[in-house]
Amino acid sequence: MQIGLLGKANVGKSTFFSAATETAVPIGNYPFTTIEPNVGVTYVRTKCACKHFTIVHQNPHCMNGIRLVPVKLIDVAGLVPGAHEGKGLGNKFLDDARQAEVLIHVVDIAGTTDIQGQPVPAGTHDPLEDVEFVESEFDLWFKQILDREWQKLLREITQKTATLTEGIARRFSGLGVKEFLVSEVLKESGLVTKKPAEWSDSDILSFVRILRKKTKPILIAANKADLCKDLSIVEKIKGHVVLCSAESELLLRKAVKANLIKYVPGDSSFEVQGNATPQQKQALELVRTVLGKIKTTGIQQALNHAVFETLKFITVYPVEDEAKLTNKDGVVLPDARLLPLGSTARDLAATIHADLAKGFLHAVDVKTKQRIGADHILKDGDVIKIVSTMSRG
Ligand SMILES: Nc1nc2c(ncn2[C@@H]2O[C@H](COP(=O)(O)OP(=O)(O)OP(=O)(O)O)[C@@H](O)[C@H]2O)c(=O)[nH]1
Ligand SMILES: [Mg+2]
Repeated sequence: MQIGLLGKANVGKSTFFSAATETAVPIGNYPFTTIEPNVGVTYVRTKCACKHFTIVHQNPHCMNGIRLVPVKLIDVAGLVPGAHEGKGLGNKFLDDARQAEVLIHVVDIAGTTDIQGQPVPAGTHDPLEDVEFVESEFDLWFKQILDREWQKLLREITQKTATLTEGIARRFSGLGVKEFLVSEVLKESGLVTKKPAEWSDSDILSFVRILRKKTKPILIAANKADLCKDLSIVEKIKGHVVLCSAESELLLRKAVKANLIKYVPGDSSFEVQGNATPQQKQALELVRTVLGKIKTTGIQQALNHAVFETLKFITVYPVEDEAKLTNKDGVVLPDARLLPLGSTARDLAATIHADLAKGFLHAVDVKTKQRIGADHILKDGDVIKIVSTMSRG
């Protein structure tokens, strides 16, 4: 599972990344601070299965029943209009983000940066322009892949060495595109009945737009919300928007590390401990006013939305001992796995080890104690024991 951060230059992508992964990376109020991608681990927040069994366990990723499940996060270089023609750092950012299953588009909602990412007074740039151009650059990157190969693809179709769906799926295989998806997009775009040789440039664009939405869905993180004078602007943005203040989250994470506050990422408040200096307390109170305005810093909400709503993943807990809820080393609820909705017991086995899936006999739904088959569809929060003729590894 990988989430990519995408956006114009200087909007706060690296600040988001640094806060979410608790890793120090260069952050600066000018465009193109980031050139090479930053890759790190962050967590999505969910309810731990220990709550169901009313047990207390020691797990660094479970805090009082709040379970943090690891996901990979990638922060890439920013982009400017014309990136697909090589402007700014060109398309490099998209090549770096190609592994991501979902993208969080970080927008400077306060309008403190112009279209090139240069600092300007708050409210003087329209963030809606950024939402539009960034998505359009992304679509044009998809289009270039097809444009480059279009004549060759037409020849393959004429010579009957490939069908349209096969040919397109092959060109996008690096992005995980399968033939059935190409067929779906052909139907949705209304191009299924049009001969490929007659497709116009705008036909290709409408096709790749739908394909892009399906393969790389985007959710919007309206960042720098702390500086935004009129948040009603987000209502004009199509699609899901999460209000964010990456800078506030970064400060809170640092304060937790320094033992100054009690705070779990995603909380709407925090508790200051006695050892904070008056200056630290003042900085934290400023963050409190931001939380008063936008409820949470939005960082955890954006990550959670990307995984659980946009991608519709579920969390499943594999165990080896269904009575003790442990793995073979006696660790209680050691592992939480993120799986796409519709995953089966055998799919879970395959994420643990290919052999476990190969020798699959049956599984046990530990919450209900019922025996389930390989094709049983798993639910969010399931605790599963797999019985297989082959052990892992
Ligand atoms: N007030 C405020 N400032 C922020 C926030 N997030 C980031 N910033 C500031 O915005 C500037 C740019 O932050 P970066 O994280 O470097 O932005 P970026 O999108 O990674 O920039 P490039 O790598 O250059 O594309 C820095 O001065 C940050 O401190 C926020 O939520 N609120
Ligand atoms: Mg950056």
